[in-house]
Amino acid sequence: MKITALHLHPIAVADPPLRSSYGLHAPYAIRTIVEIETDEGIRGVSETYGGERPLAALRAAEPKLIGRDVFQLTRLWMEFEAQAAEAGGDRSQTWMVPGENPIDQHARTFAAIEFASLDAIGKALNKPVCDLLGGRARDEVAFSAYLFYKHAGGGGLGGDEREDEYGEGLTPEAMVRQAKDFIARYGFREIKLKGGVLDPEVEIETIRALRREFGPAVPLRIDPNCAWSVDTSVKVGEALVEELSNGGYLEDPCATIEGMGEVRRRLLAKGIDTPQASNVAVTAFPHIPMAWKHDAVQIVLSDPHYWGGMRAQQQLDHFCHVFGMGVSMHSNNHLGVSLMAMTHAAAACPHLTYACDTHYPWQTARDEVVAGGRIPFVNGCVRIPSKPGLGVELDYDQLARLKERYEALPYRKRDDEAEMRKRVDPNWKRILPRW
Ligand code: GKR
Ligand code: MG
Repeated sequence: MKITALHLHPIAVADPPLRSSYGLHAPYAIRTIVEIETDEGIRGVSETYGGERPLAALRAAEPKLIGRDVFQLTRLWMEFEAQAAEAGGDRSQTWMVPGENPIDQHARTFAAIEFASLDAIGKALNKPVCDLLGGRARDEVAFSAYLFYKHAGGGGLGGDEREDEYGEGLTPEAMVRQAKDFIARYGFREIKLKGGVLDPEVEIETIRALRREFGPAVPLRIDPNCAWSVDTSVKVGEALVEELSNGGYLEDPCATIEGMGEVRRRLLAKGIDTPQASNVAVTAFPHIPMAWKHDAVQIVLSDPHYWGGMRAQQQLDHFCHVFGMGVSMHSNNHLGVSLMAMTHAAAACPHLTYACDTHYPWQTARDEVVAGGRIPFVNGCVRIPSKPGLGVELDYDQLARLKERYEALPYRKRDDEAEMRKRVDPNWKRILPRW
């Protein structure tokens, strides 16, 4: 089955004013929907990062793809890898924004093509993608309630504004309300709090309030995206020993593998064994031996979008198991196509046993590109549908609307820092560590 065309659809999706140590989410998040057309009339679809850079990289890959058999992914990967090696760069260096490291652009571009190829193969063979990956370890994948401190507003601009489903969330009480809403709507059984936004004392109090509300049966995680110094990370680790136990973790408390290693050593010396997770210090295979050597990371947050696809994700799952590390999954703003790619990848990874992250609840039906509407969560899980490929088809009218919105946007890159200056504090800068 040969690829005859590549279609790239840049889109903009309404997004509420969510906060993180990067700054503030803009009223629209940007994504790219990728379609490959084949000589058998079957189309494969995928979703990836948005904006100019990812689009340019995909466009540049087009000549490699036309005429290629969708089954021959290994050779395609070798070509991407060879090209990246020729371009040079040190892949052992970490980057502060996950999914944006220029050195890993080839892994992200390849992943988008791999998802679409697997979707096309699944449609041709009438098999779900996870069953092409050797079969599933589970029929449904659990996701966590991904809480964000946020300003009032539901995303979108002008007449295109979305309803603010969760309201402002800038206090521990408001975050408990947000968590209750998430759980009532989606049935999530684990909670992740995006931190690095308010004073660590307020974030500690937020986690404690969540624990008081939901009890030890609901694991809690906090991820300040490196906003804390080593000292502050140790203090928070000490303050939250009890709350982060039972399946919880401390995620990227401070920057770098060495920094996280230091936090781990100091916590262990105090008898605190809270695991640390990362999707910032560890974003590529060469980081794992280093993270292991420093005992910096006990759980790697995988993401098939930037680790090089679903097969790479499976390798990562195995690799982490060999190194005695756990695996969970990171997310960024995404729609239903990505959610299904994440679900199939997670289903085919035996060691991925924590509930995965997802930003999906922050988007609405008005922004979904999947025909038939939003992907449902049942008891916090997404089920592998008994449909071929990823199990989704595109709604082309929706796609056209979202493309139009993208065209009208003044930006082509996510810039949370600029957004923060524009809407909250004209002097705001991303300072690491902030506390
Ligand atoms: O959406 O602001 C955000 C998150 O901070 C996201 O960009 C991160 O990549 O969710 C991610 C994380 O776990 O670090
Ligand atoms: Mg993270």
